This record gives sequence, C-alpha cells and structure tokens, in this order.
Amino acid sequence: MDDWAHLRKFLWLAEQQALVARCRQLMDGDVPGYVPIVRGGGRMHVRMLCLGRHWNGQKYAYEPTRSDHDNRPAPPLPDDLRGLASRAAAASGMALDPDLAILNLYEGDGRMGLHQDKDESAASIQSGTPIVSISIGDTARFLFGGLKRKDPIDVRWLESGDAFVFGGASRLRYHGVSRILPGSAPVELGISGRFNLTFRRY
Ligand code: MD3
Ligand code: FE
Repeated sequence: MDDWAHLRKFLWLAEQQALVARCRQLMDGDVPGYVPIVRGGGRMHVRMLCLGRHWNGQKYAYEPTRSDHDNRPAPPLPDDLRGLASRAAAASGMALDPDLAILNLYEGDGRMGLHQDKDESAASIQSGTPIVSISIGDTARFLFGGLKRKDPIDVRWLESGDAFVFGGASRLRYHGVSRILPGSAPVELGISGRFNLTFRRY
C-alpha cells in the first residue's frame, strides 16, 4: 500500500479562486508572511507564514511566537482550511486533524532545496500522521526523494488545485521544489507565482 497520494485537481477552479483570495489575505494580513533567514544565514527563496504554530528557521523548531522575526504570535489556523486538509487526507484513505499549516509563496525565482520535515513532535512523526500539501497557482517542479539524501529522486509536476498526501514512512522522504513555471497558473486565478499550503499535526 502506498503511503502517499497525488490527488490531481482535488480543488475545482472556483475553490482555487476562493483559496487564492484567502492566501493573499493571510500573506498580507495583520501578521504578514516574511522571508525567513535560516540557521547559517541563508535567505529562503519563499515568503512564509505559519498558522497555528510557528516554525523558527534559526532553531529548526516550532514555537508559539515568531521569535526569529517579530515576536508576534502565529495567527490561528482557520477551521475551513483545517477541514480542507482533513478532506484531502480522507480522500487518500488516511486521516489528519491538523493543528498547524505553513503557507509558502513562490515568486518567479521561488524554490526550496531538498530537505526532510522532522521538526514536528516525535509522536506525530512516528505515528505516520500525514502531511497534506495543496498547490495553487503556477506549476511547480517537485522533487520527491527517499529516506536518505542520496536516494534517487522522482520529478513530479504539482499543478494548481493538486493535493498531495504524505503519510507513514513517506512522511520522512526528502523533497524540494527546484523551480516553478512562470505563467502556468490558470488565467482565471489572476495570479503570478504559487501558493503552497502544508498542513501538519505537531
Ligand atoms: C514530502 N513545501 O513546506 S509541498 C515544506 O511546495 C515543503 O512548498 C514544498 O516542502 C512546497 O516543507 C513541498 C510537498 C511536501 C510537503 C511536505 C512533505 C512533500 C512532503 C513532507 C514529507 C514528505
Ligand atoms: Fe517540506
């Protein structure tokens, strides 16, 4: 049994349009997204906003307030977004009741190097509780590796409206985004760039 699922076009166009508005509102809201500077001093190539719990890129750890940036509390994770993630997990035969989400915005040169997500609680990771990813806007070239950095890498294109669910052992697979395809978003969305939401349980 696969412990991951790629749900192509999980969201219809109208749902994608609503989500674009939502993501913009969150990203430019009262507690806005920012470009994290990670341990070692490198700037990330995305704008990030954490909801429900903050991921501190200096400590590689979650915390209630943004102590690496402006000390403000992470905004809550909205219930409707939580519901969306639970639906995607259920559609893949998995279960997720998320308590945090990371919203990333990729602009023209947006990318994310190969990494593992292992800063959630040991209980969450060991139980194989899935992470749900939802992509909106421009298509991304997604790299899906194995449990070791040097394992072979599959390339997949994540399109607007796609959901991806990573549970079980796949939860610890290396992954990244090598680039986005500018201009590939559905014109009806009126967006350039890509939003990605990853829903997690700490
Ligand atoms: C596979 N985000 O936020 S989403 C991240 O497109 C992250 O913004 C990318 O990697 C993005 O950490 C990729 C797909 C994804 C997310 C989490 C995973 C794949 C994953 C966790 C484990 C395995
Ligand atoms: Fe990740």
